[in-house]
Amino acid sequence: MGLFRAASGLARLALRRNLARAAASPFAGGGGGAVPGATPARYFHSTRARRFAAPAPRAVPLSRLTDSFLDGTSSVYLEELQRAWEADPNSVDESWDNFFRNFVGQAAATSPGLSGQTIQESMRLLLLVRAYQVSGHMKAKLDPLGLEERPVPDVLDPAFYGFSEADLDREFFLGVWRMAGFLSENRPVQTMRSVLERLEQAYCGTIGYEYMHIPDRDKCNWLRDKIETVNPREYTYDRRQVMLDRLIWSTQFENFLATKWTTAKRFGLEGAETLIPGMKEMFDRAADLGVESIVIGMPHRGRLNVLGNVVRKPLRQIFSEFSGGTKPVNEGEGLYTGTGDVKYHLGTSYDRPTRSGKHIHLSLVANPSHLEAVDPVVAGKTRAKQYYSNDRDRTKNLGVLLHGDGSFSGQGVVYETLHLSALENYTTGGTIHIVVNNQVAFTTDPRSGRSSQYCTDVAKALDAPIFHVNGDDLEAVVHVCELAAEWRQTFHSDVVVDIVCYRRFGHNEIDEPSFTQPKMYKVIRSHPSALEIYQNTLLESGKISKEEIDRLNKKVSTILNEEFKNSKDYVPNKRDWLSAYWTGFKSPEQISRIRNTGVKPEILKRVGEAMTTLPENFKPHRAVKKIFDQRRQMIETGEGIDWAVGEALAFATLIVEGNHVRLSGQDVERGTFSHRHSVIHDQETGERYCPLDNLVMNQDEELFTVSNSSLSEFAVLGFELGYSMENPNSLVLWEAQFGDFANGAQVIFDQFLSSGESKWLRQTGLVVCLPHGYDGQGPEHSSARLERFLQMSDDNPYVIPEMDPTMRKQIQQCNWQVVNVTTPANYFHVLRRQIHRDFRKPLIVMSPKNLLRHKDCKSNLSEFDDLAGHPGFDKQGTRFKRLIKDQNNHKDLEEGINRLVLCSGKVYYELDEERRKLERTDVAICRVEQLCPFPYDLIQRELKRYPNAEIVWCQEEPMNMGAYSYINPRLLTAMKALGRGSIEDIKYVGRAPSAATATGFYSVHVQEQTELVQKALQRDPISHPF
Ligand SMILES: Cc1ncc(C[n+]2csc(CCOP(=O)(O)OP(=O)(O)O)c2C)c(N)n1
Ligand SMILES: [Mg+2]
Repeated sequence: MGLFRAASGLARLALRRNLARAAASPFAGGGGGAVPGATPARYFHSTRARRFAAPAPRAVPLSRLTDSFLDGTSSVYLEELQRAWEADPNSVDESWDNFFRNFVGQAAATSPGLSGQTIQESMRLLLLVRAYQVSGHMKAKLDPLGLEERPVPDVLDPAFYGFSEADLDREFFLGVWRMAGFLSENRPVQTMRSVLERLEQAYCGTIGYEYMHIPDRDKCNWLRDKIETVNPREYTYDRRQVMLDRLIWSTQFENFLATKWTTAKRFGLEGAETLIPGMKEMFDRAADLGVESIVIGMPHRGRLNVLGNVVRKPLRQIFSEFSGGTKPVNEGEGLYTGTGDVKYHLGTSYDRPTRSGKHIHLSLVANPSHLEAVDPVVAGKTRAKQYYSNDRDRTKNLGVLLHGDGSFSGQGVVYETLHLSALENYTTGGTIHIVVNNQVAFTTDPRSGRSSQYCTDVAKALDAPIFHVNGDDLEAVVHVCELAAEWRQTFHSDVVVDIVCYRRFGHNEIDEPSFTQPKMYKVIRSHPSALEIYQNTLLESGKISKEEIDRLNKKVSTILNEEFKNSKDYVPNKRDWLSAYWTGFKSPEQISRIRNTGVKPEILKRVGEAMTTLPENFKPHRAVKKIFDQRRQMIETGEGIDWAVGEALAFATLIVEGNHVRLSGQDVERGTFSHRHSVIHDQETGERYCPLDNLVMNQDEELFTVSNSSLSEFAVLGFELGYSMENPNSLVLWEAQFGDFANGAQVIFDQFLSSGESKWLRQTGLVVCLPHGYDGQGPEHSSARLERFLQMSDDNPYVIPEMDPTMRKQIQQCNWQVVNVTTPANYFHVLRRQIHRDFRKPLIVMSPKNLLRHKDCKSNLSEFDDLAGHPGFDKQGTRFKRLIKDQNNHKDLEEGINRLVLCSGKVYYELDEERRKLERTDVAICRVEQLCPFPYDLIQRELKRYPNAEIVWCQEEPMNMGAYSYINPRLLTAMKALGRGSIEDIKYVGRAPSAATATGFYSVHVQEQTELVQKALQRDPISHPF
C-alpha cells in the first residue's frame, strides 16, 4: 500500500512546496476537494499529453460540506481558539467547545501513549480522513486498462499534513463522532497505519465514491456507513455462483453472435460484460425493496445483450431478427408491421423472475439512434406508470437509463432530463443511471469530448451520488449496482453508476479502432476478459471449482446453440405493442368508426358551472375575478364562449367521463398569453386553486394535472410523449411557449412523434399546441414552422384515399394530424376526438394568439352539444369540422361565386372582415381546419359548390413556409379528379418567399398583412404566381 507518494520531478517540487505550506498552515488548500499544485486530469486513458487544460472546477470548501468545526483556517487560529477556550469555554462556538472537550477529556483518559500529540496533529489526521472521503475516488483504481494518468491529489498524501513514515505506527486521537462510518466506531485512538488502511480500502479500491458534494448530512452518513464498513463485499458461494453464471451468459452471448454473424453490426458489449450481471443484481435488489416494474432506456451498446439476458426477450427471436428480420407474415387483420427499425433500436417488455423468486416487469423503450433522446421518454413513461398503479411513494415503478460516456457528458438533453427529476409533476422518485464508460466515443478521446473530469459530473448538479467502478471487478460492479438500488428506494432521487470499462473492438464490429487509439488497443489486445479474471480469482481463492465453472459454461453454450437452431423456425407473433391498457385498440389497418364528440347540454352546464365557481373565501386578483365572472356568464347564457372556456370544457368533459388529462409546458397554468388561468392564486394567502380539480366528488388531484414545466422543450416534450404512451385513456398535451421554440425539441418530432408508430408500432395521442400566427411580434414569435410538420406528414399528395365515411381509414393511415382550428367549439371537438376513437394519433395544433380574445372567435354552447338542430349538428351529429364552409348560407350550387378563397387559421377573420367591408358577395371563404390528412372529400364538395370560382390559396406565412407547398399538390389532385383545371389554376396570395419567418418591423408587418388581405379580395383576377 503506497500511503506516501513516490514523488518525482514536478510533483516532488509541489510536495515540498505544500509541505512547507502545510507546516505553516495545515489547513491550507481548503482541506479537501482542491488538488493544490496539480492539474486535475479529466480522463482515464490518454494517448497524447494535454497541452491546454480547462480550468479546474472550483473545489467546495470542506467547511461547507458538513461539519462546522472545520471552519478554522490556520493553526494560529486554532491555537488562539484553544487558549480562548481554556480561559472561557463559552467564548467559542459550541462545535469548538465540543471538540476541545472531546479531545482533552477523551485523549487524556484513553491512552497515556498520546502524550505529546497536539491538537493540530489530530486535526490534521481528521483532515486527511476527510480528504479521503472527498477525493479518495481520485486514487481509486478505476481503469481496467491501467492507462489512467490521474495525478493523486496532494490532499491524500500524509506528508501534505506534515506526517512522515515514522508516524505510521504512532497512535492518534481521532475521537468518536456523531457521524456514520468508521469515525463513529468506538475506537477513539488508532494508529495512523490502521486509519489509512481503512481509508484506502474504502475509498481507493476498485470503487470510487463521489458523494461529499451532497449537502444533506443524513444522506452522506447513510453512504459513509455503507462505504466505510469493514468487508462490504462478503458474498456467499451461491451468490458468487449466480454472479458467475450471469457473467458467463453476458460473455458467451456476444461471442456467440460474433461467431455466427461475423460481419454484422451489433455494437457489442465486449469489454463491459459485467454490465449484465450488474443490472440483474440491481433489479433483483430493487425487487426485494418493492419495485415491481422497471422502464429501461438505453443506447446501442450492448442492447441485444440486455434484451436477451436482462429483459429476457426469447433468444430464438433475437437470433431470428438478427438473421435479417423476417417481417411478420400477414395472417389476418391487425398484423400491421409499419416500416420497422434496425434490431438494436427495438423495444419490448417481459415479466421476469428475480433471484428471490419475485416477479418484475421490464420494459425496454424503443429508441432512435439519437443518443440520450430516449431519456425523458423513459421518465415520462415511468411517471405515467406510477399514476396508473397508484404508486404514490414511487417505489413500485423505477426508471433505469443506460448511457455511453461520450453521450452522457455531451448531450444537453441529459441535463434537461436530470432537472426534471425533483419537480413535483415530473419526478419519478429517482432514476438510476448506468454509464457504460468505455473511455471513448466512436473515435473521440474523452479529452476532446468533455471539459469535466468525469463524464458523470453533470449529475453532481443534482446532488446525485456517483459510484465509479472498475468494470473488470465483477463483485465491485454488483456491489455498486445494489447500492444504487438501495439509494433510490431509500432517498427517492437519482443515482449514477459509472462502469469504467473499455471497448474490446471498434465502435462497431466492422470498425478499426487502432486507426485512432493505437496505444489503448495494444493494451486491450492482451487484456483478459472480465470473465477470465473472475474465474481465475474464484479458482485461486478456492471459492469455486474448475468443474463447476466448466459446467456453467457448457450449459450456457448448449442453450445458445439450441436457441439458434430454434430460431430457424421462429414465427413472429402478432405485434406486441398492446399492453393491457391498449386491448381493443385498432391498428392502421383496422377501421375505427368516427364518433360524435358533442356532449349533453346538461353536462356542459354542470361542468361549466363547476369550473367557474371559486371557493367562498378565495380572493383572486381583480382582473381574474372578472374573467371568471365573464366565464360564468358565457356558460349561463350559452353564448360567446371563448377559446379558454372551449378548452376547459373539453378537459372537463373528458375528466367527468373518467379520463386523465395532463397539460404541461412553460407557463401553461396561467397561459403564456394570460388567457387560461387554470390555476389561480389567492392574492392574500398565495394559495392556489385549480377549478378543474373540483369537478367530481373526491376527485383525485392528479386526474387533472396542469403544470408549468422547467424551461426545456426537448426533455419536457419527450417526457409528455413517454407519459402519453402508457395509457390511451389520457389526454396528454404539451404546449410550447411560442411555436418557434418547438424546434428545441426537434428530435422528438422527427424521431418519435412523426415516425414512432411506423418504426416501433407504438401509438400515442399526444397533443402538441404551438402558438402560431402573424401579428407583428417579429421573426421569432410568429411562426411555429407549420411547413415542417406538414412536410413530415406521410399522406400521399397524389392519391385520394377512400373517403366514404363508413370505409374511411385515412386518418388512421396517416402518421399524424396537423390542424389550425379557428373556433373554440372546433378546438373542443378536436381535443375530444383524440380520446373518442379506437386508435391514437399525435395531434399538432397551430394554436392561436390573437384569436384568444378576438371578438368574432367565439362559439355558442349549442355547438358543443349533440342536440339535433343545433348549430354544429349536421347529418352525422356534432363533431370536429375538418373544413368550415363559407358562413353565408351558400347552397349546394352557387354559380355566381367568382372566387373561392381557401385558407387556414386566423387570417380567415381578417379576410372575412375585408370581404364585409368591400361587400363582396361573390367571394366564398372556406377554412381548412385540418390540413393533414387533407380533407379531399370536403375540398371537393366546395369545389363543386362553386363551379365558376377562381381558386385561391391564401396564407399569411411567406411562400416557402406555411401550408402552401403541402396544399398545392393535394388541391391539384382534388381538382384534377373533378376535371377542374391544372396547377396554374391555383392562385397564391401570401407573403413572398423569405429567409426569416417574419419582419421585425411592426409597420412593415401591418403593410404586408393589409396588402395580402386586400389582394385576396381584389376585384381583378389574381395572376400570382402564374
Ligand atoms: C445525437 C447523436 N449524435 C451523434 C451520433 C453518432 N454516434 C453514434 S455512437 C456515437 C459515439 C457514442 O459514444 P459513447 O456515448 O461513449 O457510447 P459508446 O459507443 O462508446 O458505447 C456517436 C457519436 C448519434 N447516434 N446520436
Ligand atoms: Mg464510450
